[in-house]
Amino acid sequence: MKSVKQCLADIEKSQSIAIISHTNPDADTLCSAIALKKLIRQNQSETSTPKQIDIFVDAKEIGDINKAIITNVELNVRHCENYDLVISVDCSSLSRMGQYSDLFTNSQNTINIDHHETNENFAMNNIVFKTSSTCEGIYIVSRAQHLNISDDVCKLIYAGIITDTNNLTQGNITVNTHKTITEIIERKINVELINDHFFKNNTKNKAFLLKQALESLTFVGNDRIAFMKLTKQDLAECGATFDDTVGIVNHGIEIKGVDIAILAIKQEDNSYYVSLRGKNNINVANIAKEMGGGGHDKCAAFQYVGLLSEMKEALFKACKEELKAHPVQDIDLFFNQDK
Ligand SMILES: [Mn+2]
Repeated sequence: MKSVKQCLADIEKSQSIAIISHTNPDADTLCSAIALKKLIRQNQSETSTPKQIDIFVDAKEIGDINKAIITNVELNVRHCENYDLVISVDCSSLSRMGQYSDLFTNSQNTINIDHHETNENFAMNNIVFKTSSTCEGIYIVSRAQHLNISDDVCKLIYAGIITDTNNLTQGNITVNTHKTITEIIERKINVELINDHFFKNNTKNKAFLLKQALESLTFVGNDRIAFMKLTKQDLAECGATFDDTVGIVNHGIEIKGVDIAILAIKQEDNSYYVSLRGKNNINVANIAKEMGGGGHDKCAAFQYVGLLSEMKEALFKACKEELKAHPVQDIDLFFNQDK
């Protein structure tokens, strides 16, 4: 296994590079891919021949909010039969690349750049950060290696961080996350514009979809579990896309006393895409893993093929075990009893 520095040397000597995002792409995977491409380009010596860098994203549809990230970016055009190097970004496993996993496995040199604790280290070289987002990891490595980081790259990094952390309210947020944000703000980049784009830009369709999801809201496990569901039909009726489902599950975890929030989305092929959120000491990655998925402590997901009733039975059983391990506790948030 090569070090980060050796991986950077591999990038430097590769003439053709493919970068692959995960399916159902979120902002972090798209921003990571584009930021990485820009970083490689902007740090190439002017005298060398420009590298061929292609980005691949297996996505049926990308909603308007994330579409803004890829405006004027060429995607899924294969300029090379074989690439010297193939890099995955924000993918915890090989299958996350969807139809492009073959491109990855057939390559002679591969790097996996990610931040999921459940990462399966599936590449020849694996760079798995303990960061809020893949974008943050890319920024920290670039800083440590004294790379030239442009304002354009910073905007993408910023977008990846705020979206993967739901505006710095969840996920693996550390001092480094805040340092990164501070350094980006110090450049006088208009981050308010980026914030408003991602968090105050919901379509009417998405609002109607939220209404549908809330309509389905039920509570189980002594009201510590909030469950919501949506179907492809709901999406169609609201004129919403899959991207519009992002964030809906947070409405469950925002409820007092709820420690696990679930949103199950029924796909056309009768499979379910299930998002999980946790709070307090609950680890929803454990639950997702048990159901064949993965993710982070407070934010995880899995796919399920089968009946909703059977899925719910298995899922609630796993949730209840996790809840049992973490009983409700009274928290003296501001330590007032000491005074
Ligand atoms: Mn991510």
